[in-house]
Amino acid sequence: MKIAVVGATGLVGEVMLNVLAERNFPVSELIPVASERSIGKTIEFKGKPFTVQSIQTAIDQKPDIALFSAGGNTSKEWAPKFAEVGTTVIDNSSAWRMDLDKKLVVPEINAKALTKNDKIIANPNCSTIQMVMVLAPLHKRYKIKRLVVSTYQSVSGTGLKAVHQLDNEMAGIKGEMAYPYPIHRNALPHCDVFEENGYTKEEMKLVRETQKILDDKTIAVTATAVRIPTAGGHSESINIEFKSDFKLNDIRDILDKTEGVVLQDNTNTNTYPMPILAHGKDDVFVGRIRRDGSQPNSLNLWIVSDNLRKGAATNAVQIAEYLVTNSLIDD
Ligand code: A2P
Ligand code: 11C
Repeated sequence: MKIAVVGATGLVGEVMLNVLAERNFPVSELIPVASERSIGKTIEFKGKPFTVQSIQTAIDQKPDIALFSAGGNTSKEWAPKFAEVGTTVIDNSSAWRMDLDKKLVVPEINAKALTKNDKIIANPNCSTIQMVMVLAPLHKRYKIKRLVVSTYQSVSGTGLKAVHQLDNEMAGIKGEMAYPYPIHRNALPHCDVFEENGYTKEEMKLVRETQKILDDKTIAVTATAVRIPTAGGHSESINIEFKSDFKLNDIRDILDKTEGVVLQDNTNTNTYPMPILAHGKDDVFVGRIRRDGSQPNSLNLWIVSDNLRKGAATNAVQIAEYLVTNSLIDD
């Protein structure tokens, strides 16, 4: 496969390259792409140097697959141009996720819907991916009525500039700010921009993307997304109200058997998911599973995953693997 990685010099792009290499994805040719200012720079893939190219040069080479993580505007402008030359685009931005013609895919949940005609495939938001990985098998069994979500999100979700802001603040160095306030020793109830309804875009992604991936608009979702000074993973507290009752042991059993989900749930041994345990891993970790006695059929749990891996790069590469395995790429 001839693969273009658009945004190869960014945080997610770099992890995409690592994940492609680690999983031995069949890359016959690699085309790393970044903005004009990075053209000619060198990046490494499998120990070999590759020169960063312009996006137009990449299109001219008609790659089989383009993995995009270069922001929504780049995707909006350039993904259709790749699709026109026959490339299948897997886009990590929010540009196409809610487009009625585009599929929003978490392979473990809904890859089966993909066909050869899907030339632009949307990768969901990181905080949505880790949440639906846990919710999908529970929704299948008990039907979710309502979700109350609070997130605790890593600075790596914002990009390199935010990682530098935290590093600088910890070292006492003045530098460029990615956020309107310090993030070190702070918590910002503000991820992405505010919408007119008073929620942030990140909070509304949790509402809209969850309903689309689980293919159920009746699921009520309300969310508060908070940026905290962690570097390696997003955490989420989720309150779930089901339509039918459950046994806690059955919930544990279902999650224990779910591919890609790992149970870390033993209060006797202080075992629960944390960003420092999830960092660098592809799984979604779940724990603190307990009944919410304040209302019927309700449950609390805590989910952590590495937002750059399953939340972004790994999910995108898994979609690419699915396309290859199921012969959904044009010859
Ligand atoms: P560059 O490094 O040249 O700015 P992050 O989210 O970590 O900041 O990374 C964003 C990625 O998207 C970077 O690789 C960046 O390249 C790339 N990028 C930004 N704008 C464009 C563009 N117009 N065309 C191609 N790549 C872009
Ligand atoms: C964050 N979830 O942590 C965001 C990053 O829509 O793909 C990814 C934004 C997106 O800020």
